[in-house]
Amino acid sequence: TRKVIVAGAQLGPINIDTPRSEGIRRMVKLMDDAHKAHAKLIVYPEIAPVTFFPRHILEGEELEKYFEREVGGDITKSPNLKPLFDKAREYKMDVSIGYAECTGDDHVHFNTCIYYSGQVDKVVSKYRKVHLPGTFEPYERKDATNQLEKRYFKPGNLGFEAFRAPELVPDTLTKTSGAQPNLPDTLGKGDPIVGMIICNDRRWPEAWRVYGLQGVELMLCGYNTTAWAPELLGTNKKISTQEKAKAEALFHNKLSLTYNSYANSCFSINVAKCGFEDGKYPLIGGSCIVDCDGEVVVEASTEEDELIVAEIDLGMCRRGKGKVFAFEKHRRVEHYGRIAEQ
Ligand code: CDT
Repeated sequence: TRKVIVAGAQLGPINIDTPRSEGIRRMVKLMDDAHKAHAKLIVYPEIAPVTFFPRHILEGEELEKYFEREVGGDITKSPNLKPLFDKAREYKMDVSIGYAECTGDDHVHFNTCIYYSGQVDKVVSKYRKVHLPGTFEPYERKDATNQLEKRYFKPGNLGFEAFRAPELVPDTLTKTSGAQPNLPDTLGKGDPIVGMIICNDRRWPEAWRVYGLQGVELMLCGYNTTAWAPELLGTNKKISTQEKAKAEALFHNKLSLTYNSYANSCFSINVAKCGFEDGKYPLIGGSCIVDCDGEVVVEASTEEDELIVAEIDLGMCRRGKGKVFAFEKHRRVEHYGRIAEQ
């Protein structure tokens, strides 16, 4: 069997004046709930413990305070995040956390998430967001909502590397931990093959397909998606109201998650930070777990802190990977060259 109970920890608004410790306390509370629900994995949103600061113009200390730093090369010892890793270790739960990363030696900023296994007490993988949306310079209109990710982060430099999550599924058919993901020989065998993307990445089929080609069975995605940003998103509607824009943003979110889960025969756990941050910047919710047939298994019903939980069977991925999306049988790579050109 490849069944496992997994959870997504949707977070409601975290304001600019919310202390970091308060954000972390709310995240630990959701982990407590996940433990009670027997979850083996919990996924948190992008830049989870703080407000979505790239909407603000910041510099110096005002900017630096949002970033997390490893201690002795170890993120689990970072003072801000440590309570989460300690709890995950206690619960033997795996955890994926999004955070703003400042690297040790050269102080480079990335929009990052990591996968920590509470079962084996190890950081198994790190991913740095590749697709950074928005602008470098703020919009001229003073009341526009900015998305200054190109200003504050470098594009991720770790690629889209799938990894195996040690012991995440209790009884695997053949233990192949440590083996490189490799289809079709290891299809549905060994520890689950996991990928991580961050927010805007989910709109790009290329990101999913690079993971799909490594046999990904479970994709993890945290996001902060603004519900109203006409400068950033544009519109095709004659009259665009906040209500219509939000409905469209939720539609595009689900469209991206369901189609790409289907086309790569993988489950996905997709987790929002949502609601009105600082009372005036709306972020969409819509956290959901999607199965490998593209169907939503469970979806958040609020725009507050909310745990979504599902038992998923990764064995179901064999269907798509062996039939419609058996890449080795059906892909025609001789026609795909332009995908990787400028
Ligand atoms: N955080 C993040 O990447 N947000 C973007 C905003 C919209 S740009 C189309 C997103 O893709 O959700």
